[in-house]
Amino acid sequence: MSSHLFHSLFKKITTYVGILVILFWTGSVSSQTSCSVQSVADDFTTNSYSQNSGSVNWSGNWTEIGESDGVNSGVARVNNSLCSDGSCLRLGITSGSGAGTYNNVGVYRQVDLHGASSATLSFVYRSGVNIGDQTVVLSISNDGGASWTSLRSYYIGSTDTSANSQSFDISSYVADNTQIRFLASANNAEIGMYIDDISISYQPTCSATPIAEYRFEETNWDGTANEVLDYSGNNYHGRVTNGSTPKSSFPALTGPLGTCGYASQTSGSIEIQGLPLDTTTDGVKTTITFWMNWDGTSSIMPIGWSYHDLFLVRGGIGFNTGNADLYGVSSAGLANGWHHIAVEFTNGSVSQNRIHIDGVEQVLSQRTGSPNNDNTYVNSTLRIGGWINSRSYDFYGLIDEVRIYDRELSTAQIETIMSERHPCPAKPIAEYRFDELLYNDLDNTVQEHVGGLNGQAGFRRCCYWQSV
Ligand SMILES: [Ca+2]
Ligand SMILES: [Ca+2]
Ligand SMILES: [Ca+2]
Repeated sequence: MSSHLFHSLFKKITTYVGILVILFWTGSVSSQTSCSVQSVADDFTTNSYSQNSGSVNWSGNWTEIGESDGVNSGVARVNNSLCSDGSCLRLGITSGSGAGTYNNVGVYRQVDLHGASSATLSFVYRSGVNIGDQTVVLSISNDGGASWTSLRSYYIGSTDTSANSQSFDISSYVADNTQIRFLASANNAEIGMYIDDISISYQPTCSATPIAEYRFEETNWDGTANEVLDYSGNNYHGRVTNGSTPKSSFPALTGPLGTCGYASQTSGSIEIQGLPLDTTTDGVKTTITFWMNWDGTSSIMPIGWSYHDLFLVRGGIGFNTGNADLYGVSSAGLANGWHHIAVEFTNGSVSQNRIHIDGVEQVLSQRTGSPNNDNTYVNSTLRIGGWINSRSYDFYGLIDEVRIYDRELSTAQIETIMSERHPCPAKPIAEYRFDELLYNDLDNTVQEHVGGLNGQAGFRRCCYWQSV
């Protein structure tokens, strides 16, 4: 029979051990949370305990403590004297109502700060005294009011109509039922503490979602379009442009749940095209995270755009703009071992770029030359292990788990990315592709691509022809 027929009949028979487990990529399972600072606020536009003036609402209304006569009566009320604008929260006894004596009368309000990484309480206050003096204690609870911590005690003993700004870091009281409370106490006083523009601003915890993710766990690459798969679900697949082979025997994070296969590069590069990045706006940041096991070869680029790139040269790792320049840090200790790298490219300014190595932000300096900031822009095409500009800087070593983010990442987010593992794909014990052009009856003529269990072609000319 002809080797061509043999080839087409039995192309790519693959033998698996046990049950073949097919892993389906399900795309991003968690939606992207807004990373911008949020606020829960009350500027007391009108006389009400139920107003919201922030980006997120309070969990309920202001609730009175020590009285229950509502927003227009008593020690705790909202009215429109001595406010920044509109109305404000007033604690005290109004002039003409007769001097009052009270102990721990006030209001509290609850806010859901669940998951916030930091939070700040701010407000302004003014003071008006007709008779006597007053103490107002501001407290906070992180357990729905079961226990309280005093943030500050205000002694109101004289009139002060200027706006006194207050700010408290309440990050350690972040909870889904955080409460703030004002309690006033006085003897024979006609007096007021006027509180306005209460705001709790907080930083939500953001789960950054990559716009593209490359695990390098395909079985074979040969330069075909879309052969290097994007696991983000966004289909920004790439292809090998030079010297890159998928390997799996020495991953960054070992085990069946790890980083699994990787790209082994010898003067290697992989190109991704059509990335939806902002390539023109100054200040916009793009972050690439990856595992790198560099073999120590100098003057190579693990990550490269048209001109802006990450360069390993002259004992340093850092940013290059095609201007014989390097803004970075020493590369001592990086060669011949896996390290997690996060590089942040800032459009228009090299000095605003950042590098994390193994989760630690590096202190960068201009090691060589000076940057050409006209070149400091990302592009829709990226080379993993190389530069768009030139093949002369293709990478030598191993690269894995490349992710592209259209934003900056916090150190905490980078640490999380660095610790992530996934199930490794099921591996065949032997794979015969029958891609050989010609078979003879010698040993090893049929190539095996996993463990080297090469086969021998057998020719049964009589039976084949008889059957046709
Ligand atoms: Ca009241
Ligand atoms: Ca107001
Ligand atoms: Ca991998």
